[in-house]
Amino acid sequence: MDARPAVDDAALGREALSVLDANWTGTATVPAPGLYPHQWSWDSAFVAMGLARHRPERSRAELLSLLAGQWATGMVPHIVFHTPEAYFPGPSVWRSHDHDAAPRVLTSGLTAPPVHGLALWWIYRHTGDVEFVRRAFPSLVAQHRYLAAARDLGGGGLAAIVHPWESGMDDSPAWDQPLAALPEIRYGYRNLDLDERHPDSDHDRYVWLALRYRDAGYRAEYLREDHPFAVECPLFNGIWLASCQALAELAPLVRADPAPHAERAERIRSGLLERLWDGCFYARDLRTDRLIPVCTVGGFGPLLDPWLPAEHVGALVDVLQSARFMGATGYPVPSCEIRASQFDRTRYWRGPSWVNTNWLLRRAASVHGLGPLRDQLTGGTLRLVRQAGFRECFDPFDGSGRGCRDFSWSAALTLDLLA
Ligand code: 9WN
Repeated sequence: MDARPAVDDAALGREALSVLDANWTGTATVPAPGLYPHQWSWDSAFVAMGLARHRPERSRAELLSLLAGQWATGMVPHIVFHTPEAYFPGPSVWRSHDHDAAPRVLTSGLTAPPVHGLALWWIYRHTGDVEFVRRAFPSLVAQHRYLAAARDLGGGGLAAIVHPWESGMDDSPAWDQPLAALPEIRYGYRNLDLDERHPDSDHDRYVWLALRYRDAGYRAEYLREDHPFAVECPLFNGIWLASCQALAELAPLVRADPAPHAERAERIRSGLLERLWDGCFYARDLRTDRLIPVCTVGGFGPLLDPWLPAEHVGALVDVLQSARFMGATGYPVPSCEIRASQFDRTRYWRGPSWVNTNWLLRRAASVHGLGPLRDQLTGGTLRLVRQAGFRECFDPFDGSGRGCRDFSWSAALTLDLLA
């Protein structure tokens, strides 16, 4: 356990800002030095939210530099490559430059959880900058239009992810079954430092899936008809719903009609309840049309919806606080339920606790007026970073840090937790 000398709130806040300053490239904030040398989509949204109070100018620049990578289809890519820094899979794998809809800046061909509408709302709330809302709003409308048009592969109002990387929780046990149904792939190369995260066969399948999608020209029709991985994820859709509500609230500021955004949020809510609920929210594998029977932190994503029916809120909070999740660990919130056979306290999204999902659940507790739960999530998350630093993730039992150090969203969201 990497205990550090005690730090007070002011010192912790200064440390967080200095991590973020060091990770700022002049164009965007990298998730962490070395391992992640480019701009990642949902990382940037969390950074923008964390910086909104402290560095408003940079918070706006962060979101705009990500949106510079948006495709003409409306798709916001999961990585934007502003620099030639080596990373695998880099631009030569994605070949965005060969695609008519791609922007000039090089990007990946996948998307990520659409937390950007919430980020825009957050920035507005802390800066009151209507001009900025006017500038970014149309891009987010286009992003949502893309998700509705190209990703509702199940026809029930939800967006499907077509690759584990699109979930942001790449090695989550929720993707084990759909990945196991893919052919065995052996490319024979390794992703440098990431071996601990992804056993070779998983990583090769990730690359194989990405190449199939690329070779199909990133076409929506291919995803609908042929792509072998299509899953409705409750976290991705819970986040999308929150962003739709954010756009509905922002719309009057830019003289836009809030109704389409509010209606989309309602449709997502119905989709979540009808398609993913079975006592808890589970991911649905669209290729088998079955729920994937493992409960992960992603299953709490729909709690971000203030209009989720009270009985569902109550049931979810019970699970969250039970010995399946927070009730058994000293820290919030393990990324997979502890009793699952796939749970592993040491491996990324298979057990460890993450600052961003803790922060999202704290936001959910706020929207439902659950003060004690909110305080528990705030205090427990601050305890993690105070003790172990701004690590990528944390052992949920003893709080020790895992993954890389100086991780941007851990620093950025700490700033918000301290506010
Ligand atoms: C793949 C950058 C990203 C995060 C994801 C996290 C991890 C990448 C990886 O790092 O994913 O995109 O190499 O495993 O799982 O949430 O956005 O921080």
